[in-house]
Amino acid sequence: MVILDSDARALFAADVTASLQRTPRELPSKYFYDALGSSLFEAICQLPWYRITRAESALLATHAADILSTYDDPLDLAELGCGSGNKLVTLLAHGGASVLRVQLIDLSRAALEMAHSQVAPLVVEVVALAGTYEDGLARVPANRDERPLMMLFLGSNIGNFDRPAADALLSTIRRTLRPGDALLLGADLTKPVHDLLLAYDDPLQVTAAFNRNILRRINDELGGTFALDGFAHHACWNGRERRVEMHLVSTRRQVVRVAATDIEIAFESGESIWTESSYKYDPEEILAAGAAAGFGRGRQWIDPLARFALTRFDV
Ligand code: AVI
Repeated sequence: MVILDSDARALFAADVTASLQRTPRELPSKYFYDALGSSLFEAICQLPWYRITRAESALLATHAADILSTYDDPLDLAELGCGSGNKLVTLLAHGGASVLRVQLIDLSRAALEMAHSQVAPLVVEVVALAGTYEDGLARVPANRDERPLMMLFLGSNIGNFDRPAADALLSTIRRTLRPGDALLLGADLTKPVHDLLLAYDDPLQVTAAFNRNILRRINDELGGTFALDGFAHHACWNGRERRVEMHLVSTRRQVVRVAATDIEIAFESGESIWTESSYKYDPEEILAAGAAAGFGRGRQWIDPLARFALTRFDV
């Protein structure tokens, strides 16, 4: 198992400082996923109101053979943001293709370790890359050989990028791939606002804990003084941008310090920190984004009830 790392703590500190001082205040959602944040996310995926994971797993299980059908010879897989590795296991178990090497890319070491232990018994070799999507994409070519490679970007992780950044990421993925390769993209679709709000503000408040955990992480890793009961979870639908936004709203006037970067921030009551956007797509829009990134026309498998799409783009 190969683990590549960068100076993650320094980057975390710099990102926290810059984003908290922005107007409106922000925190990058990629920092949700420490060990506890990843466990909370796994719990979200089991909530009845959050249907993305179950819908995608069902599509993968039902259509795996079709999704991998053009590969008669052995191929490799790489997954950006593999999480626990469950989706890879589903694809490998139902796909019937011969997969030799799998490259796992995730920010969370805990997630990488779990994915590694799940996937290793099913393939010949697993390479684990700890880092951002960009770090991972830069390293994928050096860890492959002549076999075709299917890149997986699932779970609607694309939805956590604003639309220009999503387009740029799709272009980077396209440039990383070669003729004969493919991208399998999972994206959540627009649906009734009531359903979206329940998915991101669940009655069990698991999503609230997931959101607040970023403050706990700043306290633990960067010497922050966030009072966790001083920030309320808030999810709303931004219809103009077609995204669910998550915020942490200060419930009182308060001052927070972050020792690692020596900053002090005064929050007004009601002032919010914007922690995440989850953009929702229409099926045609996904096909158009793939074409604009330089892929051929995509094939789609859609769950019409949960409103979720898997799209395979060939190079
Ligand atoms: C990882 N990502 C696609 C999730 C989403 O739906 O945007 C993260 C999440 N945030 C709140 N619930 C789940």
